[in-house]
Amino acid sequence: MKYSERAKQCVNPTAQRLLNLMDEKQTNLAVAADVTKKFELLKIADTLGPEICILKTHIDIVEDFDKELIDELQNLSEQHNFLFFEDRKFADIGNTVKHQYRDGIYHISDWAHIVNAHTVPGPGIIDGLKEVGLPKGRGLLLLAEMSSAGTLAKESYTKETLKMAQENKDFVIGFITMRQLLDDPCFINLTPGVKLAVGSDSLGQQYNTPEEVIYEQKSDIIIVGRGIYQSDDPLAEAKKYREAGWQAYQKRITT
Ligand code: 6AU
Repeated sequence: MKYSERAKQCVNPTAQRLLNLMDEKQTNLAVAADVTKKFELLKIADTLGPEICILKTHIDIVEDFDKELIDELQNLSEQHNFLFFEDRKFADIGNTVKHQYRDGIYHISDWAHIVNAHTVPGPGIIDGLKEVGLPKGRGLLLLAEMSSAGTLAKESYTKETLKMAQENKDFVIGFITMRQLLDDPCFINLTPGVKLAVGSDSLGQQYNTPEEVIYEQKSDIIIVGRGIYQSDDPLAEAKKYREAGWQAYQKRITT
């Protein structure tokens, strides 16, 4: 099914918007902007904005963070039409994550269309985040699997995570996962650990190719960080990943 056909079946407005945006803009590329300076983050958002469906941030690694950064990023998101995914990986009890999502320095729920959470605390984490995010039309991704070697997110942990998602379809819009885990068009699968060549880094990260992730494993969105922003020409590299991800999607929906 095409992304935009799937959008019609979703109740969550962020899921609908993301799936429609991907088909309109013809991109299933999310860029992981793991940089520590405002100017670097803004440069990535401005240069790569036209190529991506999602800008994934780790806002707490930005050393010179201030409110203006968010204002400028929001302008770029409107100009280039992409969504924000703050990769906060919430992992605490419902009451604590509610504050981490809404309050503090970052006020994540005010600007991040999408956030993610571990399910290790149990479903209370979803309830807490939902209290803040649902009234704002936000979406949550659950970490069902991870890309790192030796991850404990597998087998019964993954199965329980899927169950929690199915019980919260108004707010949970999908998964961080290495593959499609459920045959449900409303769940969007995002896969990190993607490079144009298979491999690994020195700290346990493992890489698969866009073709493997989108075509073979039936995931929906490739998340690419260092493969793009550490290259000599990030824009040219982003175009390559975009093309590879889109071709794999075209192949999947036509075969
Ligand atoms: O392409 P990389 O290896 O430079 O960056 C991958 C990005 C990083 C990680 O924090 C994130 O993807 N990530 C996640 C996410 C998105 O939740 C989960 C995971 O299992 N592996 C992973 O790398 O920003």
